[in-house]
Amino acid sequence: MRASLRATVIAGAVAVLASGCATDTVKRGYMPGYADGEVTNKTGELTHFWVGSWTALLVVGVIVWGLMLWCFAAYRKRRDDDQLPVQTRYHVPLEIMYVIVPLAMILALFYHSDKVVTDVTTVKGDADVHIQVIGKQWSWDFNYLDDDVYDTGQHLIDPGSQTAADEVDGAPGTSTALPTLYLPQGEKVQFILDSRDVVHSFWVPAFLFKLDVIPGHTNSFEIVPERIGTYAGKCAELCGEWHSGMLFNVKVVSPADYQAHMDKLREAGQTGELGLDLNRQQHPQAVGAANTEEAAD
Ligand SMILES: [Cu+2]
Repeated sequence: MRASLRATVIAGAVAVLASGCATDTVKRGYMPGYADGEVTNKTGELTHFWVGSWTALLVVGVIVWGLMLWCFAAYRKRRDDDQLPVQTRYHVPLEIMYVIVPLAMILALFYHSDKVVTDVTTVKGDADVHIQVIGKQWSWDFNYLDDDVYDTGQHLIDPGSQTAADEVDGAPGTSTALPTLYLPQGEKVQFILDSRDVVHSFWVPAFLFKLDVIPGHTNSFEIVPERIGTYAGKCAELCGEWHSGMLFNVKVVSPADYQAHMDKLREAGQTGELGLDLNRQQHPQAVGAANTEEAAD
């Protein structure tokens, strides 16, 4: 009975591991991604960092839980046991180990985190394409600075109408009224993030990266989109009533298709930029002057 139970448990574990390891999803630690290529030049590194981190932490966890369970079993109170166990105090080598081992683990984790974060957030300023993204309650404007064209968006009227797959993949089910950000495959894109009103956060889950969009402060990051496809984007900072509808689509297309889209925007008359002067709290001085005039009348 016991042997057959053990055999069943082992067979089950092997089956789970064998089927799990085979799938790309598990290899990526359940991070969004695709078997046929990385979405940007940074997603591979970010996925590797994530999987490496949790694997290391799981190993530490298993060792700690194992030692705890072993202590519970080995040093449990026995029936004829009416003495206190040996009380160990001031065991200097053990106490030094308690300090050194966690410190080494934290330093290793810190080193790798810092390396990846620095690599992902460093802006070299040598991008091929520059796109200013403006967050506004509750949508996005995109200024394609090199082509001197813009696109503008409205929020999703019925948040929640998008399907679970849309959360990462964009396209099907999401409102066609959502703004779509076009990106050329294989070209380095610099994002320049600005806000007209409150703090938003520019998040494309498939990029495995998000960055705050702050009024009065410009944030920036660079990536090279590598995989042609449609992805979902959203605001990741609670920014008011329609925050959940502050969605957009991202289309990574070939450089030729990207140029075609730029031409389309130009033909539609969407030339120039939608600037920060469209701030809904504009010209405080002018408002002040008008008030003063009124008061004088
Ligand atoms: Cu927002």
